[in-house]
Amino acid sequence: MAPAPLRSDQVDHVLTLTLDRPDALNALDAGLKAALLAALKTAARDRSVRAVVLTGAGRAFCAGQDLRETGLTGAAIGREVRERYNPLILALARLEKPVLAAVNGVAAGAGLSLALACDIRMAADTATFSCAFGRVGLVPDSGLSWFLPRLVGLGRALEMALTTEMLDAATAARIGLVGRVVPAADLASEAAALAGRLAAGAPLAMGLTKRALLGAQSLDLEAALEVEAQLQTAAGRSPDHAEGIAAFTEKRPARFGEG
Ligand code: T3D
Repeated sequence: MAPAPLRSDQVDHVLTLTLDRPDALNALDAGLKAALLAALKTAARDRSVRAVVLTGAGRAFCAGQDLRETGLTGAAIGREVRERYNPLILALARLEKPVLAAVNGVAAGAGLSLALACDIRMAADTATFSCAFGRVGLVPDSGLSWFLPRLVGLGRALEMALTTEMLDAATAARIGLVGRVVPAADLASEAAALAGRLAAGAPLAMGLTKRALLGAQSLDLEAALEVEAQLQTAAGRSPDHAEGIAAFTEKRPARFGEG
């Protein structure tokens, strides 16, 4: 039996999903894409999961599409993007729980897109980043054209996409591609610690916060203000808001997600 291409490990409220095809630098073949989508759908339904970490096994985060997978040419590539990659990116962006990419090594092509679709990126100081699509005569996909300019600005995004140059972690942090860089040996523990803090947050507010910020990218100011008012109405009614106020008044840490 072929080994599972994705590992799922849950500790308390933190689910860690590990892309696990290290011999192919965790390249995305049909099996890995299907397993990742299924895991994200399960995580969306599972109330015990309150934060997700996405990382890679071995020396890579993800080298993008598995270039050895046969049959992916012409119209089949467009189909693959629509039917397999786009649902994955939407599942990450629409998951109403914080998702942390722990980028442990190279993130290239659609592997970079996966990291960009996560909410927070923490990188090992040895990680590298490339919009590798152009190297194989393809264009950025899997949400890269949407996320990358929003993170680093249009000029940097065009530079990365057109040159396909490999950036190191320090450069990625300087231009805003990743939020945090940590020593490689500490990545797993630092990611677990940050994910633990995220998982201790108010679950409804976390999900609505994500919805507000991503949704506002395609709204004008007036519409965004109205969405904020609607989401705040929902958050304001939640037991977590009452708990947050009680904890503040009683000068104690809040215990969210118990109501
Ligand atoms: O097609 C569609 O469906 C459309 C969607 C496209 C989305 C995309 O992601 S297009 C971009 C695809 N990705 C790439 O072009 C990156 C290809 N890989 C590389 O350029 C290099 O491997 C890296 C720069 C990422 C790392 O280089 P290096 O020197 O550290 O490692 P390596 O020796 O090249 O690779 C190690 C092994 O991983 C090697 O296997 P081997 O020879 O030891 O058996 C290599 O073939 C394999 N590998 C690396 N990337 C992929 C891969 N195998 C399959 N697919 C890969 N993408």
